[in-house]
This record gives sequence, C-alpha cells and structure tokens, in this order.
Amino acid sequence: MNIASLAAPNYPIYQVLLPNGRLGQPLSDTLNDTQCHLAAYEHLWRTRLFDQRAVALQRTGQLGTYASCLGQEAISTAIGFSLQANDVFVPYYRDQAAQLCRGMKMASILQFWGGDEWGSYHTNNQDLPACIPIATQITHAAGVATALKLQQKKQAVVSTCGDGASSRGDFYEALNLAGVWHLPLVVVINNNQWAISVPLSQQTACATLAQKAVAAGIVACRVDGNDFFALMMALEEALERARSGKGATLIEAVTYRLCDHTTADDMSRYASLEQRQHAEEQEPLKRFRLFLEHTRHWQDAQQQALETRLKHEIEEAVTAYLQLASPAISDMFTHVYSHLPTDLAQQQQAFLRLKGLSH
Ligand SMILES: Cc1ncc(C[n+]2csc(CCOP(=O)(O)OP(=O)(O)O)c2C)c(N)n1
Ligand SMILES: [Mg+2]
Repeated sequence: MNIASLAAPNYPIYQVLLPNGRLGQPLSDTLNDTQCHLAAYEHLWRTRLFDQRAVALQRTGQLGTYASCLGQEAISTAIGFSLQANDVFVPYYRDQAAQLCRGMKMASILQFWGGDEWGSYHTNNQDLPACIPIATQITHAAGVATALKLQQKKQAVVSTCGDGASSRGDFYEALNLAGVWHLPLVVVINNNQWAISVPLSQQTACATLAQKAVAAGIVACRVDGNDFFALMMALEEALERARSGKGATLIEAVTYRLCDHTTADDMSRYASLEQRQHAEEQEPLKRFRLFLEHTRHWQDAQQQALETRLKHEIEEAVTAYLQLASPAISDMFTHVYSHLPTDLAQQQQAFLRLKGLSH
C-alpha cells in the first residue's frame, strides 16, 4: 500500500461562456433563449450599478459598513434565476443579486446595510435574512431543508457562503447532515480567493473546495463563478436533484473578489495588482457583453440606454431609503428573537435605563 499515491478526487472547472464571449459548449435547451440572455445581462448590470451606488452612499456617510459583491454578480444572479418561487433561499452578505431577483426591494437592502435590521425582513416568501456570522446560515439551511423533507414538499433550499466559511465547523456539520438525511439542499461556495485578507492557500490545504463534499457523502462540482451559463446549468441540475429526492449538492463557484472585503477594508495592502488585473479580464459582465455583441450585435447605444434606465431605478430606491425614519436605538434588541433570552432582556433593560427611556 502506498497511501500518498491515493489521489484526491479531481473536479475540473466547468465552463460554458469563455472570457472572450464565445461558447465553449452548447447551451442547455432552457438557456437557449434570447429573452433569458437579455434579462440576465440586465440583472447583472442592475446589481453592479446598485452595488456601486451603495458604496458611494457609504463613502458619503449615508450607509453603514457595506459588503460589495463586485465580481461575484453572476453567482448570485444565477441563483436568483434558477430558484422557483416556493424554494427557500438562505443567503450570505454578498447575495444582493439573488435577493433582488427574489423580490427584495433595493430600499430594503439599503435599510439593512444602513443599520436597520428590519430591512432584511421585507420578503414575501420564506427566504431568510442575509447572515453576517460566517457559515451559520448553512446550518439554518440544513434545518429548513429537514423541515421541507419531513413535510414531503418538493421544494429545494439554496444556501451560499464564502471560501473562508467552508473552513468552519458549521459548514461541515451542515454538509454531514445534508448527506446522511438526503436533504433537498444546494450549498454554493463563493470562492473569491480571500477571507478578508487571508488568501485561500492559508486557510485550507484542500486542492479544491468541492472535494469537501466527499466526506459528507454528497455530490459536488466546480464551476467557473464568472460564467452565468455554467452556473445556471449546475444549479438547475442540483435543484432538480434536490426537489426530486436525490439529495444535496455542493457547488464551488470559482471567482475573485474585485473589491475590498467591506468598506472598512483596504485590499491594496495585501492583494497583488497583477492578480487583480488578471481577474478583471475574467469578470462576468465583460464576457456577457462580448457574448451579446457576437450574438445580438449589442452596441454602445443600447448599453448606455440600459445603464441610464437602471440608474433611474436605483435613484428612486435611494430616495426611498433616505426618506426612511431612523430606527429607534433600542431596536438593536429586536427582530432577531421572537422571545428575548434572559441575558439580552437584562441588557435591554439596563440600556433603556441608561438612556433614560425606562426606570
Ligand atoms: C463567526 C464569525 N467569525 C468571524 C467573522 C468575521 N468575518 C467577517 S467576514 C470574514 C471572512 C469571510 O470570508 P469568506 O467566507 O471567504 O467570505 P467572503 O467575505 O470572502 O465573501 C470574517 C472572518 C464573522 N462575521 N463571523
Ligand atoms: Mg472569500
């Protein structure tokens, strides 16, 4: 026996839309649809322009700390496009694109990042609020998937996380349950190569994050996270498996964080410029535009009209957000628990007494 020679599973990166805008392989029947292409392209740009505006609001003191999704828009857009209305989405904090697809208002997303938790509850479906504590959402998602399975519902749950989150215990625990209970769960790792300033190579010795599914006994794939079509094809298959009782799937979406970790970070202090320039050539919107230029003769005038329309939509949302009343300062204790645990209830009382709001 030669233990060291036993190979780890190999997960090649699945790619359909190449960085030059050409298709490396044919689209699935459902994706071979011009309206779908235009809708996806529009949503990618909606997300990018919204994201830019959110950063500008933070820089001018009108928003709290904000986590940009620059470079990761295709992953979240594909999730938004592939979920059915009654599926459940359990997001992390760079999922603005899918949240918008799922009907969350831009003003509500801004409300949340402006420090008012209530913004994250404005959904008309069973989706959960974006999770800031790393990887905890995967355990919540496994819980939701368990409930759906017990109720024999043909619905799926999708949850997302980062590469760093996939090193946490919660992630492995949730995946283990997903395997042993055959849960209708799809976990998508946004592998953007960084956990704040910690590069992937310093927080895992795994050659791929997809292989973390092996120990849980679930299937996995590795997909180009800048390729909307590859993501859609992987998600549609994984969701169908989940809804039809075939169990859970892990999708590693390989991308690059083209922004600071949050507005409280400065990436130039730890990331190389060359790496970033290379990543910019791969980014999802550029290649989708090239695809539309090849297939639909997309032109500058159409691009400008699209951006003007979207900016108008975004400004209306910004106005609505800026007109919202500030939350009561005591709201920091609300919107998380239906019944406050004793220690928090005591803190709340002490806080209100301090502020002279109670005796
Ligand atoms: C439980 C927990 N520990 C630490 C943090 C602080 N923190 C916020 S983001 C982050 C890194 C997350 O990296 P990754 O999972 O790769 O996601 P990304 O931000 O790159 O999308 C950390 C450690 C946190 N929010 N929650
Ligand atoms: Mg990361």
